[in-house]
Amino acid sequence: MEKLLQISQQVREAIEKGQAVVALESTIITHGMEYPTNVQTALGVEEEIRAQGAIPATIIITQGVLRVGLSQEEIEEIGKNKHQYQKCSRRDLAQIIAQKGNGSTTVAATMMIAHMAGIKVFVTGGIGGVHRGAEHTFDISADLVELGQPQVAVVCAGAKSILGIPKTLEYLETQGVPVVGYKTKHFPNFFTPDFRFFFQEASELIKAQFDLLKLKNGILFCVPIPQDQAADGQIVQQAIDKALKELDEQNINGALVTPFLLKRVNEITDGMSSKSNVALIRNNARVGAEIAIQLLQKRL
Ligand code: PSU
Ligand code: MN
Repeated sequence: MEKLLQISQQVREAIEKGQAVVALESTIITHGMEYPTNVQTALGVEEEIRAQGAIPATIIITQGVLRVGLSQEEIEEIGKNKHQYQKCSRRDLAQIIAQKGNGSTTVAATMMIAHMAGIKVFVTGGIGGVHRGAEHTFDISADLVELGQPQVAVVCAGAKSILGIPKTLEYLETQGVPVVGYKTKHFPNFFTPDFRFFFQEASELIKAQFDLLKLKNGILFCVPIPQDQAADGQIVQQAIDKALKELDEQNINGALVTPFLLKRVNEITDGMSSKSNVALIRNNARVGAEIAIQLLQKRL
């Protein structure tokens, strides 16, 4: 196991000392953003977590080794050479390890590896979900299935409206995943927040789910993007409609769908969606670190 899973010294020491650790994914670096925004964002997110007093642990696979915790230089290298990384979800892990390949981890794969390392809180931008035409394509992200599995709390800004939000919520219900708004009663789908949720004090909910009920599945915390950073909903919605049309015309499917949509929406909005994306993930990082710290204090 030791050879397969490599935890950086800083993260290992933090876990041993009972310090708060926050896991981060890497597909957002390799497939969610362009260079150098990807590197700046990944480093900025780590900084936010450190500033709150927690330790960030970015997760990736290099030469078939599951890595937890990266140095600044490593993040820069990865961001620059993003094309050398294969997007890896649960399905792809065995193959990338067998080939000793390089893989970036989606929300699903990051949850799995964080759980192996004993990390309970994981921050990302947006989760994968049920795609709008799923009744025809069956395209449902493995992120949603994974959320029904390990005991990890995922902090995100909801799901992007490139997805079918009502379908995504139905699927999460089927998987038994508590979905709660953090300081909001709405499900933030980045642009048009009109689904209602109850705000719940994070550490109390985590304690009830993992410690009292001992339920073996994840929790989803949804943090709305700060109002002043939100993109213009109508412009983004039009861009999404256009990108979805192109997706259909170009017959793109499988793992390529989400990266294609993110890229096209960003291009069509002239970088507006990427700007919001950066702002919201940094905000999520602050909240995630807060939750991780609160959780440790409650358990003492
Ligand atoms: N949504 C975003 N940004 C992202 C992703 C989703 O707003 O970078 C990435 C995440 O890594 C997520 C993955 O886990 O896409 C989902 O891909 P798929 O739909 O193929 O499961
Ligand atoms: Mn998919």
